[in-house]
Amino acid sequence: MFSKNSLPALAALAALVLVLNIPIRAGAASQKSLPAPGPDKGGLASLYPGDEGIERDPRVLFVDDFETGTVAQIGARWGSISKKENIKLSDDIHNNSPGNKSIHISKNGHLFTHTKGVDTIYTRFYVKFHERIGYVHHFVHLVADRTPMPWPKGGAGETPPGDAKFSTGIEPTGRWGKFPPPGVWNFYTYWHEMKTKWGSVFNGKQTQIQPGRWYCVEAKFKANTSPDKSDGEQAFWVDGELYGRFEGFRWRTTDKLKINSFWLLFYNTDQPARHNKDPRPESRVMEVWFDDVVIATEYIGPVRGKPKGGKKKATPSKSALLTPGLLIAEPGKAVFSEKFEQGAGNFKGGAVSNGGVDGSKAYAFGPKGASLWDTFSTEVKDSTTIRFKLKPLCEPGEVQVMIWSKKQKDNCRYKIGGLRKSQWRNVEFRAIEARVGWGMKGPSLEGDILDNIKLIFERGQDDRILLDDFEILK
Ligand SMILES: [Ca+2]
Repeated sequence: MFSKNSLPALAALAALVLVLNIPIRAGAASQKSLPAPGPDKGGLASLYPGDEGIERDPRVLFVDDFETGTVAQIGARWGSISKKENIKLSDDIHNNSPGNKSIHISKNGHLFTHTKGVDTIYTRFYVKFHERIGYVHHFVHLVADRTPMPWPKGGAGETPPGDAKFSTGIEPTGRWGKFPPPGVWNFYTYWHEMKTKWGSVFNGKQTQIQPGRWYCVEAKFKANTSPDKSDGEQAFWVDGELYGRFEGFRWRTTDKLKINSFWLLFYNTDQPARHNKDPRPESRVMEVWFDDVVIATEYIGPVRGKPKGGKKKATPSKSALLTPGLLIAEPGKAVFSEKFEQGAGNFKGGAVSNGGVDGSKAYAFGPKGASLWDTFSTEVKDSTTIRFKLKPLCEPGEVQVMIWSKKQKDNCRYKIGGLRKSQWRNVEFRAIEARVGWGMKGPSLEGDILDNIKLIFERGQDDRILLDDFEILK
């Protein structure tokens, strides 16, 4: 690139840069070398007055200030939006807002997104509850999910396996009627070592949340550094003040499980009004505003200062799942596929039938199941995917996929619920999601060989389900 003779000239240039303190390259790359200011120094936000340019900091994973796009466009870049009809842009903004708009959710709704998977995550958001807010059922969550999907998964009342999932919600709670709505902040956390199947609650400083007032809420979620260490942590701040720090957790049993999902959730049922003995539940207005969401690997802090031009518009982020392969390995090549056009192939237990997808042939099987043995063999990796279509010809219950594990000397299972009579359903899951035990709480198929599969269901012996477009991908 440079001849020997140009070296002295370069040295002179370097000296000039040093003397004049000329930034060699302003922006993202140069920030990397700066230590992140901690909570006592104002966090990452102190480096970006009015949050201007914060989205370009390499430690920042996701930003949305709701200044750009329609609600539909916001939903598209987050990856998942629910109850779109309840979500609107609003001109109600917090005092320090560097923009002009916030997002408003009434009744129920969510925005759900994914970041690159990390071991420590911080989130900051601004939030305001309606002056007549009631008690809220569930609120904003951070999630570590080994097999992320574009939409949030259920899991209420289920202890997640330590290599599959852990999550925490920063939520308002009335603490059984002790505080008026919406209550005080707490963490509501799910992980493999939680004491009850309904999760664990962590109370911090119990200061009443004032309805009708904007707050800056921040949460930290740090995974344990190795599977055998109990050094995981979580903490939350309100308006920059530490309200609670909780340490000593073994959130996960494998480093492969990363924190990678953010759920801006406003979920309401009549249950919290009952639990908190709300005397006037009918008078409540379930509405909330959010703004200035930042997710990072370092402490963020409340918005500091003003943008140069008075107001700013961030370049909003998009879900990491919208970049194929970034968050979870894409399915590999097909090692087996069957469309039943030439017969049953190696499938046993059912019979080829009309009524397949788009007028093709399908495979009809009864409660005793359809199975495949000695037809394919592939090592189970994160990318290994099982994909097929099902159409029940009866009122279906749950369909169970069973895969015999030589390693575990037991069946690994994957359950398919929510099927509807006479409707095709696309089923797709990762082989590592199949687990030993009826409750799928045992070891997964990870590191095993996938060389068999069986689908069964519990119904009358004459009931049938159609199977089509079956594929196993590496
Ligand atoms: Ca805004």
